[in-house]
Amino acid sequence: MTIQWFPGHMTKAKRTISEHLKLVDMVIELRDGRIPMSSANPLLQELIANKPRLIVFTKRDMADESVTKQWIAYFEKDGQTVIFIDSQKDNVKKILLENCLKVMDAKIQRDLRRGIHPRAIRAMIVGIPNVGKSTLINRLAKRKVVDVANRPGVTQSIKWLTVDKRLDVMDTPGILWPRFDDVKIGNRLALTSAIKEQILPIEQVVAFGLEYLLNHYPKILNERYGVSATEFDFDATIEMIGRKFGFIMAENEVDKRRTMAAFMADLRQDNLKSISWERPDEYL
Ligand SMILES: Nc1nc2c(ncn2[C@@H]2O[C@H](COP(=O)(O)OP(=O)(O)OP(=O)(O)O)[C@@H](O)[C@H]2O)c(=O)[nH]1
Ligand SMILES: [Mg+2]
Repeated sequence: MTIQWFPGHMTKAKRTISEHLKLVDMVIELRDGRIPMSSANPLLQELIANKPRLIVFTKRDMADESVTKQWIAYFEKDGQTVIFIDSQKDNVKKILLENCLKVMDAKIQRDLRRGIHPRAIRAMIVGIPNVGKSTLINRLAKRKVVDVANRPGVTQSIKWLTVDKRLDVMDTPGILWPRFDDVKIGNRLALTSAIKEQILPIEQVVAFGLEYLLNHYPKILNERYGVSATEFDFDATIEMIGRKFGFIMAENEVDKRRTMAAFMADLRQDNLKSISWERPDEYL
């Protein structure tokens, strides 16, 4: 099944980002630390052309620490610098400054050799919906500069946020569309609230989520929902969860819709804790 963003929205976002990119030296790409690959934008590389990029994985505190370690090893094998952050608690200013200086080091050294005093690095933050762009910008500013539901417009004037004398960040984050032509990717985006629940069939998303939990986090599945099984059976699992939560309709039938909605709400509210929805072994 192929599902696409409303094409007009996609074209506009692409154009806005291209316009804004002309004004920056580098791009800070945010991805969700729970789904490091699925939260990437497939066209970003093409859009940023030769601009240096720093990839920062957010929501480290919501991910599974042991899986995050595997991801770090996976990316470091490729020689990539990987940073997993908790935007709400970490010293994001220091982390970003250090890493942006590292990414731009070759240019800074070249300028110095030519006797050019380097000006502040200009960076733009981009990422798929809900990845934490606004949160990060507001933390860098130590105040609220952008709304959580901010949307960039082409005519909007660009303001800069001075993070340090060596780093300026565009205060308008670039929203990228994720890719969800692949069912697995779409499911992961829905489970982590990057796309609205209504975009994909809820049975598909919930079944994927519950089966994944059974395979990788059976203890959580059992503790939270009273589900214990060795093999995944969607109907039986929903039945168990619905009974546990008391979602019963007439004739003692489980209310499936309500049960599925409760599962999705649990994920949105981070009630299950420390779950990574994607693992590097799939990409080896
Ligand atoms: N636990 C945790 N929550 C985070 C982190 N970063 C962002 N969030 C939460 O994720 C949600 C989305 O954050 P936003 O900053 O609004 O995301 P955004 O990328 O600006 O989203 P759009 O503007 O919709 O594209 C909010 O509830 C944030 O509080 C993080 O590192 N850890
Ligand atoms: Mg935002």
